[in-house]
Amino acid sequence: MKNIDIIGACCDLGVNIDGANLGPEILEKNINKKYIINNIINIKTNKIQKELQENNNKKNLKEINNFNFKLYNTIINSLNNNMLPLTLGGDHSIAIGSSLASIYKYKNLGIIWFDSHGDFNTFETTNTGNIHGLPFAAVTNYEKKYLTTFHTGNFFSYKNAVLFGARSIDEPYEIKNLKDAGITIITTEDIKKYGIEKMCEKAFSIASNCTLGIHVSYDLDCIDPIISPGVSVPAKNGINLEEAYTFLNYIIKNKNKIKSIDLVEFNPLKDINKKTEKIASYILNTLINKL
Ligand SMILES: [Mn+2]
Repeated sequence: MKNIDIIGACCDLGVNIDGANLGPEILEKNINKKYIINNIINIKTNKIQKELQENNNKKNLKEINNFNFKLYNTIINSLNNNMLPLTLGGDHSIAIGSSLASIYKYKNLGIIWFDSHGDFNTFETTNTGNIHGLPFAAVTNYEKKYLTTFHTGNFFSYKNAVLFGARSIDEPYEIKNLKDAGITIITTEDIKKYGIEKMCEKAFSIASNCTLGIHVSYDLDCIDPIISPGVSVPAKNGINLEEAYTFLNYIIKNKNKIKSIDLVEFNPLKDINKKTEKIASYILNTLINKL
């Protein structure tokens, strides 16, 4: 068992829907008391009025950067203490700070972005200006300008980056960005067609090929919203629980390669009968217990 730091990234500024900032503290309360955690650190955004103006394509940019810089430093510190940081979101914009901290430390990592969306817009292509639609592009340095100015290390290379479980990628520009970069895309359809095991094998092998390890960014909206409704931007026809847990088992199977993990986008204000809370808590407890 590894020594784990739980980092609560209490931020929902990356999306116009409120509530993802409340996720981490709820999940932390559900951690099984028999598990020993090195540290639980919660990072919060400054109390600001959310920028929601339609024509603003960089909503809450300044605060998100402030937040990610704090998160980044906290996680680098955790990694320097030889801990495995498990970051709880928060909307997915927090993965800019978490994953870049990890590659700052380890220099050469692959990344698996488990998500129904692409998160691969740039400020030129975003329809909404919600920054949680850009982090995967930012951490691979496809969106170069504004989101990673605090980072002085390497970026994730396109050839070791996998988008897993996608089914809601913006046309025509976001898909063009992904193809232009050469990111490996494994769609929900691919998972149904070829089987989850085969697709997990593929994803972990691409992310670990000639790298020192893997960062996994697990967005709960990859799971079908009928099973798991508690997310800010649900996308229908998702993967089922068995598939979600098979992916989880692959994280555990590859535990020697796993350097850092995010579990993001749990939004308690959108949850129904604690369905997503239960799933997210199970995933969190399994990771703590088995990594
Ligand atoms: Mn996402």
